Amino acid sequence: MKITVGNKEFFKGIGAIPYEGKGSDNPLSFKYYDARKKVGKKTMEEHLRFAIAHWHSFCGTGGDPFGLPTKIFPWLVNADPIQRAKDKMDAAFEFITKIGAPFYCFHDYDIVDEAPTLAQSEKRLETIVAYAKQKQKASGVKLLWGTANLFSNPRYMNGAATNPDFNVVCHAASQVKNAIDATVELGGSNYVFWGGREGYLSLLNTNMKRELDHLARFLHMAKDYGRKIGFKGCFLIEPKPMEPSKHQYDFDSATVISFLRQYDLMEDFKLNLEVNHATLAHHTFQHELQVAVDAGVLGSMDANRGDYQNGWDTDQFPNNVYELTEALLVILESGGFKTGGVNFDAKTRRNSTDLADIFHAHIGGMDTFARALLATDAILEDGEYLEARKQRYASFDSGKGRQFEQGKLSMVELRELAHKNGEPEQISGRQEYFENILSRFV
Ligand code: XLS
Ligand code: NI
Ligand code: NI
Repeated sequence: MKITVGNKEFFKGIGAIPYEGKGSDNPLSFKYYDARKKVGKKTMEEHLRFAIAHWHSFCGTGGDPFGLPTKIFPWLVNADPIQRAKDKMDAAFEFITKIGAPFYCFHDYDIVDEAPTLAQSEKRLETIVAYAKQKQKASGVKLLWGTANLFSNPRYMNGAATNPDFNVVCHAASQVKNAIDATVELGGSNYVFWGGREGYLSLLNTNMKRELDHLARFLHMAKDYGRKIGFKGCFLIEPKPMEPSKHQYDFDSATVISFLRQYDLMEDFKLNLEVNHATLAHHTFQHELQVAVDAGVLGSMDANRGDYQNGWDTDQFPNNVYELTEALLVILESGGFKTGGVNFDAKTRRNSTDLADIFHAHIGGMDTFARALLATDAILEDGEYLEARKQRYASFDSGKGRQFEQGKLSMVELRELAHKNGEPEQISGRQEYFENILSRFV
């Protein structure tokens, strides 16, 4: 990867972030993330496939429902929308190459502002996609995924693909078509659907069955279109239970999987799972991952963390090595990411107003992942954890237990066995013992 600074250097005084090891006290260095270090068969870079989210890091200026933006980004000042978009793209590629992330992700209207008409928006998008293509070529950075913002514009207040007004559905389709075009043009590995307003505020005014049928029809059309123009990557759905809708249709892994099965979409769609969304669904992140892995549809992940006191999507940067180790155990055991990766769908706090804070945030996140990766690899190599878990199921490995798994026993036979064997001996689940195995390596 080559550091790519545009006409103007935005992050002055900060160069490529080096790996200096855990003894270093340089805040602008990695203590654990060493891109080329081998962990098992792959390098850290190949395992983690980090991506930078265009929306949070280069568009998110800190506004919240109670106050105006706090962050003055020098790439957002030019009055001309195209020049502003190019400045933003320059800033993004400067940052991405200095932090050393191999990928990035965007929504259509992150990379250029939506114009007053659809025709103008399409023109703008074409111009900035051509510019992004040059920047990718010059730097070696790749697109992990593209998506369409179907939730910010007021026209989507009643939903996008699930809107009760067909005319809005057409607008959503035009945006998705253009965003798929952009993703294909930029060689993206995945295309994401996050259903921000695909859900409802009140069931009283909602025909849920009809809206879900429309969503499925829409996804089939998007998939057919993508395949027709040569998209070989993966379509991903990103579950989230609520916010901004009171109830989102893509509630959690299990809900989305059953939707994909019901509407015959399992072949082309996988899941993009986000840590904070799992928290909002009252699941642990590893639960969401495991459900996806077991159905063969784990695609990619959005890295962040919620706040255990607040009930919304705070999108903080990850900093909990133990929890991430639990998550990476599920991911690595399943064989790791293929087309997916780790996208930092995370933002610096509203009062983190220095440009350097964007670096501190990502350095912390990447180091946390690197530590968790090292711990996970060591746990799997050591084998005690896997063996202990396997042992809990040993009664199904032979004899009658095995026959049960093979479907060779009836209810009546199970009853007879219960009589014959008598009351089961108590067998400990040993949760604390399992937790301590992890602690040993974290
Ligand atoms: C919002 C989502 C969003 C998606 C992309 O909560 O996480 O950022 O990742 O539309
Ligand atoms: Ni996300
Ligand atoms: Ni989110």
